[in-house]
Amino acid sequence: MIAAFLPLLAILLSAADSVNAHGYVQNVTASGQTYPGWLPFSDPYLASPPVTVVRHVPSDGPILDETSNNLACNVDGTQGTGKVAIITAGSPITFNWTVWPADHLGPVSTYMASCNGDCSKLDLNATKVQWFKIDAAGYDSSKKQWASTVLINNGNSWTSTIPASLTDGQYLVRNEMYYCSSRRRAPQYYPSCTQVQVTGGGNANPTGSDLVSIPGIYNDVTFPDIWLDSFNSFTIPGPPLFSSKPPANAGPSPSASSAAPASSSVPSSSVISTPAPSSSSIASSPVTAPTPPSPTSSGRCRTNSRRSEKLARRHVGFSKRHH
Ligand SMILES: *[C@@H]1O[C@H](CO)[C@@H](O)[C@H](O)[C@H]1NC(C)=O
Ligand SMILES: *[C@@H]1O[C@H](CO)[C@@H](O)[C@H](O)[C@H]1NC(C)=O
Ligand SMILES: CC(=O)N[C@H]1CO[C@H](CO)[C@@H](O)[C@@H]1O
Ligand SMILES: [Cu+2]
Repeated sequence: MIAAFLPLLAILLSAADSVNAHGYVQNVTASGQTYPGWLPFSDPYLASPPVTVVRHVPSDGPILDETSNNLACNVDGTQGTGKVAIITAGSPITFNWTVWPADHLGPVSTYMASCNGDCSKLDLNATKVQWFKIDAAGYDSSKKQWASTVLINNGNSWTSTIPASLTDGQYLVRNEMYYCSSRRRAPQYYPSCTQVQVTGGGNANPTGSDLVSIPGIYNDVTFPDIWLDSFNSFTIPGPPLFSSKPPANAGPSPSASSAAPASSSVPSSSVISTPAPSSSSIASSPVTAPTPPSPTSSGRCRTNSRRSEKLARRHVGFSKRHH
């Protein structure tokens, strides 16, 4: 009898997490204009759904498979939408999330990829693009604070800056939250992609180790158990930050320690054009790469502590209370 109920319990528990209010991007502000995001719980049901600059998400649920094409721009976001936000190179872009649970501690990262033309026609299941990281924050050891907490403290919003000398054109800007769910023993990823048209930029194009494939960035990463008492630092996975500043000015950002991925093979099918010779003054911030954790498993959280199990139970309680 009890055994018969176990599968049901498992379904209820996973439902508690998937219907959980994790949040999605409801507004994007670029060059002083606020664009509505895609609202998965209402927009699809309108007689004429809005055309948004934000690529669609089906819900506020996570991507659980770090090898899926959906890791880039979420489920449905592999397909384009019919609009771009206009943004001046060197200016901020703000992603306004609906909500983020306080105990879902983790980094916040922003990547870009050239659409190599019209973003609305870029199908990420059909065309491989190369991504570069423009912003990332993880764990601030001195404040003992995660970037996800900073986002919550800023009205559930995160602001990144489009590199000032980036070549004009259409790009995807991917703002990503993720955290380690000890119960699932794997990170949960929440990517959101906004289509933009960059104007007033220069002639910088990311190259070489600036460029990565998504999926790919988390394939060989073992995440630490952030709930251990001994936890005190976090190396943000992925490539170094792309910076359009000359090397002399490009110091490592204290909030963004980035490490080269364990397997940094960049496929040759990059859609980003070869940079003009004049872009030789462009450099990414120096790679002060601590050795990434050994790839004992793939994109997994290390979750052996009793404390993480306790937190996992609390998470379910949290879901029931707040979601
Ligand atoms: C794109 O591929 C992913 C699997 O990687 C799949 O889940 C998704 O449904 C595909 N999207 C479309 C529109 O075919
Ligand atoms: C985010 O959106 C909410 C709801 O529209 C709004 O109240 C809040 O001011 C926005 N926050 C920022 C930083 O734009
Ligand atoms: C400032 C602004 O435009 N806020 C909007 C953010 O998104 C929500 C949900 O679509 C709107 O109701 C707000 O007006
Ligand atoms: Cu959750």
